[in-house]
Amino acid sequence: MEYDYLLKFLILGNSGVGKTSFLCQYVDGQFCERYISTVGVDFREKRLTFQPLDGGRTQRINLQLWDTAGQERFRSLTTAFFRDAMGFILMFDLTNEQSFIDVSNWMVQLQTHAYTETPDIILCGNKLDLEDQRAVSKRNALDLAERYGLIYFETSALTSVGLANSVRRLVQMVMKRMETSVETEFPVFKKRVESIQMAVPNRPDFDYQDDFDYDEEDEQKSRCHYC
Ligand SMILES: Nc1nc2c(ncn2[C@@H]2O[C@H](COP(=O)(O)OP(=O)(O)O)[C@@H](O)[C@H]2O)c(=O)[nH]1
Ligand SMILES: [Mg+2]
Repeated sequence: MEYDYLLKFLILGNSGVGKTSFLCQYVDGQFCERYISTVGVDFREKRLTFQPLDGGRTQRINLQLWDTAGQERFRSLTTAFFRDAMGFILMFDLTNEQSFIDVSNWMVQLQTHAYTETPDIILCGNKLDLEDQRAVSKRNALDLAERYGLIYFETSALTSVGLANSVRRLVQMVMKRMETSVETEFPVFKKRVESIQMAVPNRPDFDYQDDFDYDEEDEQKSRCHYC
Protein backbone atom coordinates (compact mmCIF):
# COMPACT_ATOMS: atom_id res chain seq x y z
CA MET A 1 0.00 0.00 0.00
CA GLU A 2 1.38 3.35 -1.02
CA TYR A 3 1.44 6.38 1.27
CA ASP A 4 3.36 9.61 1.74
CA TYR A 5 3.71 9.62 5.52
CA LEU A 6 3.77 6.98 8.19
CA LEU A 7 2.55 8.35 11.54
CA LYS A 8 2.96 6.21 14.63
CA PHE A 9 0.68 6.89 17.61
CA LEU A 10 0.47 5.11 20.96
CA ILE A 11 -2.64 4.64 23.06
CA LEU A 12 -1.98 4.68 26.81
CA GLY A 13 -3.95 4.44 30.04
CA ASN A 14 -4.90 2.01 32.79
CA SER A 15 -6.02 -1.49 31.96
CA GLY A 16 -9.76 -1.64 31.28
CA VAL A 17 -10.30 1.99 30.21
CA GLY A 18 -11.18 0.86 26.68
CA LYS A 19 -8.00 1.28 24.64
CA THR A 20 -8.37 -1.90 22.61
CA SER A 21 -12.10 -1.28 22.15
CA PHE A 22 -11.36 2.27 20.98
CA LEU A 23 -8.97 1.03 18.30
CA CYS A 24 -11.34 -1.76 17.27
CA GLN A 25 -14.24 0.68 16.83
CA TYR A 26 -12.10 3.34 15.15
CA VAL A 27 -10.42 1.01 12.66
CA ASP A 28 -13.08 -1.67 12.06
CA GLY A 29 -16.21 0.33 12.89
CA GLN A 30 -17.47 -2.19 15.41
CA PHE A 31 -17.57 -2.65 19.15
CA CYS A 32 -16.00 -5.90 20.22
CA GLU A 33 -18.40 -7.19 22.85
CA ARG A 34 -16.26 -9.72 24.61
CA TYR A 35 -13.34 -8.65 26.69
CA ILE A 36 -10.24 -8.47 24.58
CA SER A 37 -7.01 -8.75 26.48
CA THR A 38 -4.21 -7.51 24.33
CA VAL A 39 -1.40 -10.02 24.20
CA GLY A 40 1.96 -8.90 22.92
CA VAL A 41 2.67 -5.65 21.14
CA ASP A 42 -0.03 -4.93 18.64
CA PHE A 43 -0.94 -2.18 16.25
CA ARG A 44 -3.80 -1.30 13.96
CA GLU A 45 -3.52 0.69 10.75
CA LYS A 46 -5.79 3.25 9.15
CA ARG A 47 -5.40 5.35 6.01
CA LEU A 48 -6.17 9.07 6.08
CA THR A 49 -5.62 12.00 3.79
CA PHE A 50 -4.21 15.41 4.62
CA GLN A 51 -4.69 18.40 2.33
CA PRO A 52 -2.03 21.15 2.18
CA LEU A 53 -3.65 24.62 2.25
CA ASP A 54 -1.85 25.84 -0.88
CA GLY A 55 -3.70 23.28 -2.94
CA GLY A 56 -0.69 20.99 -3.19
CA ARG A 57 -1.11 17.32 -3.68
CA THR A 58 -3.18 15.53 -1.05
CA GLN A 59 -0.87 13.66 1.32
CA ARG A 60 -1.68 10.05 2.02
CA ILE A 61 -1.10 9.11 5.63
CA ASN A 62 -0.72 5.61 6.93
CA LEU A 63 -1.62 5.84 10.61
CA GLN A 64 -0.23 3.15 12.89
CA LEU A 65 -2.02 2.97 16.23
CA TRP A 66 -0.05 0.97 18.78
CA ASP A 67 -1.88 -0.72 21.62
CA THR A 68 -0.25 -1.61 24.93
CA ALA A 69 0.69 -5.19 25.51
CA GLY A 70 -1.50 -5.82 28.52
CA GLN A 71 1.33 -4.45 30.68
CA GLU A 72 -0.34 -1.23 31.69
CA ARG A 73 1.31 -0.85 35.06
CA PHE A 74 3.55 2.18 35.15
CA ARG A 75 7.18 1.57 34.37
CA SER A 76 6.48 -1.85 32.89
CA LEU A 77 6.39 -0.38 29.40
CA THR A 78 9.88 -0.23 28.03
CA THR A 79 11.55 2.71 26.40
CA ALA A 80 11.48 0.76 23.16
CA PHE A 81 7.70 0.90 23.23
CA PHE A 82 7.76 4.69 23.16
CA ARG A 83 10.51 4.94 20.56
CA ASP A 84 9.54 6.70 17.34
CA ALA A 85 5.98 7.42 18.52
CA MET A 86 4.89 10.81 17.21
CA GLY A 87 1.61 11.26 19.04
CA PHE A 88 -0.17 9.85 22.08
CA ILE A 89 -3.77 9.12 23.02
CA LEU A 90 -3.95 9.17 26.81
CA MET A 91 -7.15 7.54 27.99
CA PHE A 92 -9.06 7.22 31.23
CA ASP A 93 -12.46 5.72 32.03
CA LEU A 94 -15.14 8.29 32.93
CA THR A 95 -16.71 5.72 35.27
CA ASN A 96 -13.44 4.90 37.07
CA GLU A 97 -11.94 7.62 39.23
CA GLN A 98 -8.65 5.78 39.78
CA SER A 99 -7.98 5.69 36.06
CA PHE A 100 -8.37 9.48 36.07
CA ILE A 101 -6.07 9.92 39.07
CA ASP A 102 -3.47 7.79 37.29
CA VAL A 103 -3.40 10.13 34.28
CA SER A 104 -0.70 12.07 36.17
CA ASN A 105 1.44 8.94 36.38
CA TRP A 106 1.02 8.33 32.67
CA MET A 107 2.12 11.90 32.03
CA VAL A 108 5.33 11.23 33.97
CA GLN A 109 5.93 8.13 31.85
CA LEU A 110 5.36 10.12 28.69
CA GLN A 111 7.60 12.97 29.74
CA THR A 112 10.32 10.45 30.59
CA HIS A 113 10.16 8.17 27.58
CA ALA A 114 8.77 10.14 24.66
CA TYR A 115 11.10 11.74 22.13
CA THR A 116 10.50 15.14 23.75
CA GLU A 117 9.21 16.32 27.14
CA THR A 118 6.33 18.01 25.36
CA PRO A 119 4.96 15.48 22.88
CA ASP A 120 1.59 15.85 21.19
CA ILE A 121 -1.03 14.22 23.39
CA ILE A 122 -4.81 14.16 23.44
CA LEU A 123 -6.64 13.25 26.62
CA CYS A 124 -9.72 11.02 26.16
CA GLY A 125 -12.35 10.35 28.83
CA ASN A 126 -13.89 7.12 27.50
CA LYS A 127 -17.19 5.27 28.16
CA LEU A 128 -19.25 8.42 27.71
CA ASP A 129 -22.28 6.19 27.00
CA LEU A 130 -22.28 5.13 30.68
CA GLU A 131 -23.35 8.63 31.73
CA ASP A 132 -25.31 7.34 34.75
CA GLN A 133 -22.11 5.77 36.13
CA ARG A 134 -19.94 8.81 35.53
CA ALA A 135 -17.36 9.27 38.30
CA VAL A 136 -15.29 12.07 36.74
CA SER A 137 -16.95 15.41 35.98
CA LYS A 138 -16.22 17.24 32.77
CA ARG A 139 -15.06 20.21 34.84
CA ASN A 140 -12.43 18.15 36.66
CA ALA A 141 -11.25 16.56 33.42
CA LEU A 142 -10.94 19.97 31.76
CA ASP A 143 -9.01 21.31 34.75
CA LEU A 144 -6.53 18.46 34.47
CA ALA A 145 -6.26 18.93 30.71
CA GLU A 146 -5.56 22.61 31.27
CA ARG A 147 -2.88 21.86 33.83
CA TYR A 148 -1.02 19.75 31.30
CA GLY A 149 -1.91 21.81 28.23
CA LEU A 150 -3.81 18.96 26.61
CA ILE A 151 -6.89 18.95 24.42
CA TYR A 152 -9.69 16.94 25.98
CA PHE A 153 -12.27 14.73 24.27
CA GLU A 154 -15.06 12.63 25.73
CA THR A 155 -15.43 9.42 23.77
CA SER A 156 -17.32 6.16 23.61
CA ALA A 157 -15.81 3.09 22.01
CA LEU A 158 -19.35 1.63 22.17
CA THR A 159 -21.17 4.33 20.19
CA SER A 160 -18.03 5.73 18.44
CA VAL A 161 -18.74 9.27 19.64
CA GLY A 162 -15.60 11.38 19.58
CA LEU A 163 -13.24 8.73 18.21
CA ALA A 164 -12.59 10.00 14.70
CA ASN A 165 -12.43 13.62 15.81
CA SER A 166 -9.96 12.96 18.61
CA VAL A 167 -7.60 10.99 16.35
CA ARG A 168 -7.95 13.55 13.58
CA ARG A 169 -7.08 16.35 16.00
CA LEU A 170 -3.93 14.48 16.98
CA VAL A 171 -2.97 13.98 13.31
CA GLN A 172 -3.43 17.72 12.83
CA MET A 173 -1.15 18.50 15.78
CA VAL A 174 1.57 16.11 14.63
CA MET A 175 1.49 17.35 11.04
CA LYS A 176 1.72 20.91 12.34
CA ARG A 177 4.74 19.99 14.42
CA MET A 178 6.40 18.38 11.43
CA GLU A 179 5.80 21.52 9.45
CA THR A 180 7.35 23.81 12.07
CA SER A 181 10.01 21.69 13.81
CA VAL A 182 12.79 21.66 11.26
CA GLU A 183 15.36 21.83 14.04
CA THR A 184 13.79 19.07 16.06
CA GLU A 185 16.01 16.64 17.86
CA PHE A 186 13.79 13.82 16.73
CA PRO A 187 15.32 12.11 13.69
CA VAL A 188 12.08 10.64 12.41
CA PHE A 189 10.57 14.12 12.27
CA LYS A 190 13.64 15.48 10.54
CA LYS A 191 13.30 12.92 7.81
CA ARG A 192 9.61 13.67 7.42
CA VAL A 193 10.17 17.42 7.30
CA GLU A 194 12.69 16.93 4.52
CA SER A 195 10.19 14.92 2.55
CA ILE A 196 7.50 17.55 3.11
CA GLN A 197 9.85 20.19 1.75
CA MET A 198 10.65 18.05 -1.24
CA ALA A 199 7.01 17.45 -1.98
CA VAL A 200 5.90 21.04 -1.30
CA PRO A 201 8.89 23.42 -1.56
CA ASN A 202 7.17 26.50 -0.08
CA ARG A 203 6.29 24.84 3.22
CA PRO A 204 2.62 25.80 3.26
CA ASP A 205 0.34 25.64 6.24
CA PHE A 206 -1.46 22.37 6.42
CA ASP A 207 -5.16 21.95 6.75
CA TYR A 208 -6.35 18.57 7.76
CA GLN A 209 -9.31 17.20 5.86
CA ASP A 210 -11.17 13.96 5.89
CA ASP A 211 -14.20 12.33 4.34
CA PHE A 212 -16.52 13.83 6.91
CA ASP A 213 -16.74 17.25 8.52
CA TYR A 214 -14.88 18.06 11.68
CA ASP A 215 -17.36 18.41 14.49
CA GLU A 216 -16.00 21.02 16.83
CA GLU A 217 -18.62 20.11 19.39
CA ASP A 218 -16.69 16.95 20.21
CA GLU A 219 -13.65 18.88 21.28
CA GLN A 220 -14.28 19.81 24.87
CA LYS A 221 -13.64 23.47 25.36
CA SER A 222 -11.16 24.10 28.09
CA ARG A 223 -10.00 27.52 29.17
CA CYS A 224 -6.60 26.59 27.87
CA HIS A 225 -6.30 25.89 24.19
CA TYR A 226 -3.40 24.04 22.72
CA CYS A 227 -3.14 26.42 19.85
N1 LIG B 1 -20.01 0.84 27.82
C1 LIG B 1 -18.76 0.91 27.34
N2 LIG B 1 -17.90 -0.11 27.57
C2 LIG B 1 -16.64 -0.02 27.07
C3 LIG B 1 -16.22 1.11 26.32
N3 LIG B 1 -14.93 0.90 25.95
C4 LIG B 1 -14.57 -0.28 26.45
N4 LIG B 1 -15.60 -0.85 27.13
C5 LIG B 1 -15.58 -2.13 27.86
O1 LIG B 1 -14.58 -2.02 28.89
C6 LIG B 1 -13.86 -3.23 29.05
C7 LIG B 1 -12.37 -2.98 28.82
O2 LIG B 1 -12.15 -2.60 27.47
P1 LIG B 1 -10.75 -2.85 26.74
O3 LIG B 1 -10.87 -2.26 25.40
O4 LIG B 1 -10.33 -4.27 26.81
O5 LIG B 1 -9.77 -1.97 27.67
P2 LIG B 1 -8.17 -1.86 27.64
O6 LIG B 1 -7.67 -2.74 28.73
O7 LIG B 1 -7.88 -0.42 27.94
O8 LIG B 1 -7.70 -2.29 26.28
C8 LIG B 1 -14.47 -4.20 28.02
O9 LIG B 1 -15.44 -4.97 28.68
C9 LIG B 1 -15.12 -3.29 27.00
O10 LIG B 1 -16.21 -3.93 26.37
C10 LIG B 1 -17.17 2.17 26.08
O11 LIG B 1 -16.89 3.20 25.46
N5 LIG B 1 -18.41 2.01 26.63
MG1 LIG C 1 -6.33 -3.81 25.74
